[in-house]
Amino acid sequence: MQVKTFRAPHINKALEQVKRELGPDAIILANKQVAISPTECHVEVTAAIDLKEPVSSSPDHRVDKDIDIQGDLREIKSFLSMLISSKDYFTHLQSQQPLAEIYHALLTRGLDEKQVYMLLSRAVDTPKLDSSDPKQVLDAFCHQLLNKVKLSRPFQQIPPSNGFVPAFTFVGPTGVGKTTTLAKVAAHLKIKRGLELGIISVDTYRIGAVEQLRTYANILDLPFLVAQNKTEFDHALDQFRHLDVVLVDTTGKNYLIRQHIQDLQDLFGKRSKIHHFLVLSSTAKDEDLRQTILHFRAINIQSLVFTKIDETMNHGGIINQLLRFPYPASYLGTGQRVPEDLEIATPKRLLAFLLPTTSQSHGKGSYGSSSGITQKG
Ligand SMILES: Nc1nc2c(ncn2[C@@H]2O[C@H](COP(=O)(O)OP(=O)(O)O)[C@@H](O)[C@H]2O)c(=O)[nH]1
Ligand SMILES: [Mg+2]
Repeated sequence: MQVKTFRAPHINKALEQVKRELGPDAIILANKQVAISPTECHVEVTAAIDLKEPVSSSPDHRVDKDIDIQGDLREIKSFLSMLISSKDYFTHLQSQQPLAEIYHALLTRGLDEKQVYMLLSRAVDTPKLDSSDPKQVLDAFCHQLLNKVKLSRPFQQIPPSNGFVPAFTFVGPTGVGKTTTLAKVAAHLKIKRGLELGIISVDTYRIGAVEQLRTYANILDLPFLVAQNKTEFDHALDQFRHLDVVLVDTTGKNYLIRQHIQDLQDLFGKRSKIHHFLVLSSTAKDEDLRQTILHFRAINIQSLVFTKIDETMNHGGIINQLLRFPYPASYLGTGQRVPEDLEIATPKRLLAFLLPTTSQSHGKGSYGSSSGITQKG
């Protein structure tokens, strides 16, 4: 174990030094104020890093679990040490107006305490910021937030097919709105973009699932195929190779069971032309969303879709996932109507979830047009 002491005028600066010299896994052992002159104090932080090599992992399914646990532990460790080391600063933050008000408002919107703390503390570090001015603090907070979250518009530039049609799958837990979102997107691509597209359903598990999608395909006059296994899926893709895009509906399962993720991997293989939309319901609990995304990492998801925005007042869980994970958000489902209730995820819309000025945080955004889809995507 290597132990080192750092001094800086401010706790954040001291923590930066710790991170720079000892790395993100360093643990804070102690922290105190030291007087460097009769009028000035510095912060002294003692930190340690365990230099042991990580234990090599075994080749079975426990590997993933170990990685998850190690990741969780690292996160808890770093947050704990940050909290301990910056206790004074934290108390200060909570007792200072308007910071305290903003801090608590963000927590009540469901934003994770750690994220709020990190973003707000970075926001107040903005040069020349007057932290007694709520507008300035909020602007700086929004700036920090938007710096971290990613958005993507996967249909903006569809890659040329070169014999392999680009396929976009909708994967995710049961009942989150995969089929409905696929139908909304299909309508948008066909009607607004004039693209030639086909639909494949690999959801042969649930009674009625194929018929639900076939009905949408018929209404939109789109070619529709059903695939029961990998061979049939490959064949279906081949039949659609002349099209611009193929949308693929999948079976909703409890994907906290690793075998179900493995089944998806087996079905889609390692095709580079497949874009996986992970569809999540914004009504799910923050921790369940986090666990679902963790489990889906194995299939190389490219972007997230959050549905049922209209069914909850608390949208912090959406933002939490975008801050935690590197995946961008693409779409928001704002109701049951096909195709109207779909919006493209935009910075304004995300901010409105946390800082609503009118009723726009709930259901349809005031930033959207009445047709729902606000921008090309
Ligand atoms: N309120 C609301 N309901 C939705 C939304 N998206 C889907 N649903 C509803 O959720 C239910 C399940 O949708 P479905 O597409 O079959 O889910 P899947 O099992 O993931 O394919 C249906 O009743 C949909 O109408 C949404 O954005 N908001
Ligand atoms: Mg479905």
